[in-house]
This record gives sequence, structure tokens and C-alpha cells, in this order.
Amino acid sequence: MPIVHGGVPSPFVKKVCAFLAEKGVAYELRALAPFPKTPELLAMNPLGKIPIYQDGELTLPDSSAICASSARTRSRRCIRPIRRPTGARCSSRSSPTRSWPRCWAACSSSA
Ligand SMILES: N[C@@H](CCC(=O)N[C@@H](CS)C(=O)NCC(=O)O)C(=O)O
Repeated sequence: MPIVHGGVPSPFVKKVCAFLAEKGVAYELRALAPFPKTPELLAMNPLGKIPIYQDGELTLPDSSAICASSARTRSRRCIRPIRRPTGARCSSRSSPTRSWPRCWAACSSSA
């Protein structure tokens, strides 16, 4: 099961937790504060920021990268509208996770 290191007061941690919940991805949240910059924190992210995501041998220290990666590898659930016109408008905008084309491919057959 993936691990999210961080604390929910952080908006970036909240973003990842909300995204994973919407995608139906089970994860463990492990409390980790960005201050002080402990050796444990800096070993996972030299920038000393949270959230940090661990999935097997993969360690990702950025919320957008976490969402993009987990969307590709951990879930096929589409959380964006796929029917016209909302889906078309949605696809014309840039995706914060860059998972949209894959998401579209996974879901368009049921649209
Ligand atoms: N670009 C990062 C930003 C993460 C970030 O700035 N997190 C804050 C907590 S809300 C942090 O760790 N700050 C500690 C610091 O800047 O040293 C992301 O999207 O994950």
C-alpha cells in the first residue's frame, strides 16, 4: 500500500489525500512535519518539503507528480466529466495531473 508522508494541515498533503480518496486508492498517511529538517525527511526529499509519497521503490516528493503517478499506476477511476459538453470543455483545459489523455482512453468507451 502506498504511503503518504506529511500532515493534513498542509494544503499540498490535503490535495494528495483528496485526490487519492477520489481515485479510490488506499494509502497510509504517516505523520511527518517539514520542520525541523530531520535526516529522515531530507533522505526522502532533499528540499525538505511534504508531501512525500512512497510506493514500493518509488519515492515522489511533489504533490502534482504524486497525483499524476498514482493516477497512472494505481487507479482507472475517472474523476473528470467525460460526456459532452462538460467533458469537451474539461479536456480543452490543461490537466493538473497530466493523466487526462490516459483517463479519457480508459473511460471513453463507457461515455
Ligand atoms: N511543490 C510542492 C510544494 C510542497 C510544499 O511547499 N509543502 C510545504 C508544506 S505546505 C512544505 O513542506 N514547506 C516546508 C518548506 O518550505 O521548507 C508540492 O506540490 O508538493
